Amino acid sequence: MESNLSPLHIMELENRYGAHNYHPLPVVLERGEGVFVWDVEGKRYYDFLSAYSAVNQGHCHPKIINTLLEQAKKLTLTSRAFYNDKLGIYEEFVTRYFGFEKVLPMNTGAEAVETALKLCRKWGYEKKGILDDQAQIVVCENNFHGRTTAIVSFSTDPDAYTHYGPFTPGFIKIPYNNLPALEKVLSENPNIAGFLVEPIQGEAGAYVPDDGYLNACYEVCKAKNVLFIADEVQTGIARTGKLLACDYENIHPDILILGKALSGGVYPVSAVLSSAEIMNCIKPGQHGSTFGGNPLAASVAISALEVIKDEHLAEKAFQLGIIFREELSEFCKTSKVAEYVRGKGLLNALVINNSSYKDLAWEICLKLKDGGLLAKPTHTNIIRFAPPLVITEAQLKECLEIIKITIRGVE
Ligand code: IF1
Repeated sequence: MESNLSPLHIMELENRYGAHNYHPLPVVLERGEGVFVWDVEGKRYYDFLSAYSAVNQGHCHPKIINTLLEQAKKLTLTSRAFYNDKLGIYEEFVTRYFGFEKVLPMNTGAEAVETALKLCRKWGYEKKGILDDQAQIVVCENNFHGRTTAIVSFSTDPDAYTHYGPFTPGFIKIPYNNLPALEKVLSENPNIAGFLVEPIQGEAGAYVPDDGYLNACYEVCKAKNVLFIADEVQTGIARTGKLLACDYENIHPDILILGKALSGGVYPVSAVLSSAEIMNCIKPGQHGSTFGGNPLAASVAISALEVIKDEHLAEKAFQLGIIFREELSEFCKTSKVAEYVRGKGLLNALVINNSSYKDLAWEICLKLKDGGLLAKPTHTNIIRFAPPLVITEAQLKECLEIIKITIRGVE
């Protein structure tokens, strides 16, 4: 269906016929390649959202797209009622790649988080010996793990949970980046099966915990026989300058949750990785998904992960992230509206002083768009900057100029 509609008309269609669960930036995209996207009028933009870190490998990566097309012509979906010739190969590949014994394939991030929560509870009852229906999972304030009813039950963001109750019990919220809070809850409560944590809080605006926090949490969990569950849906797959953000502290989570860039953004692919001892708690018929583990997803994920290694994207994100934060930090010293920059690798956020004008970050994003760079605010005053990891140093420097000139323009 070739459309010759104006951008205004296309936006109006979404506005009229779609649910209003998003507030998009007014740009209508029709094509992507690497670090760039183009709107319907042919204007080119640097994509500094990367579909919330799903297109780490860049838009429409030729190797991944080729795999998608070749596999789509052969076999797309069989369900797990039968074997398919790609799943086992992918399962061996992905477990070796990340150093785990077993994987459970799902589709979206939220589904993988749900899977991890169910797996953790089952382990709690069947291995740890928690009495029926008593298991608790500890989570952090300002978390983001997805949109299902169970997951929003432990969100602390009113937008995420208001009027979606009654909520699922069994979750204990503690402050993030606060080791004593974790020590206290684990020593007071013997029914805790797991601790679910984002190594860097994405939705909270690339909020990086203190050095050593994750490692110390991991040790506390070990001492109390509590599973350490890392949600690396957003931080994983090279985004933060290592293959996993947990690699910065040399932690091997008991349960690892991946999504987004596991497919390079061409198809929903998520995964839960764990040991055989934990994973074997789930038996045939006790969990599943029509699409999870399909041959299209399996093939695409192998290619997407190969691209990460072939193109050294973790190392690139590490190096370029340092340049990005150094330059922007320097800029913040002389800026009236740019307060500070934080993040790791190419998952960064700029905090805007919006005390005199509440919507300043949104205004800046509109001006960035005019300047040819797409980014979106979070929590009204934070702008997340997360380009595809295939961006070159020269391109990143050009983008830094766009960002600085744009912010100077609103001061
Ligand atoms: C939306 C944020 C990003 C995630 C972590 C699980 C999921 C996500 C750590 C669920 C999803 C997305 C979803 C997107 C906005 C978003 C987001 F702004 F909310 F924080 F990326 F920065 N764990 N994050 O970040 O994965 O089910 O969506 O595949 O609009 O909800 P999903």
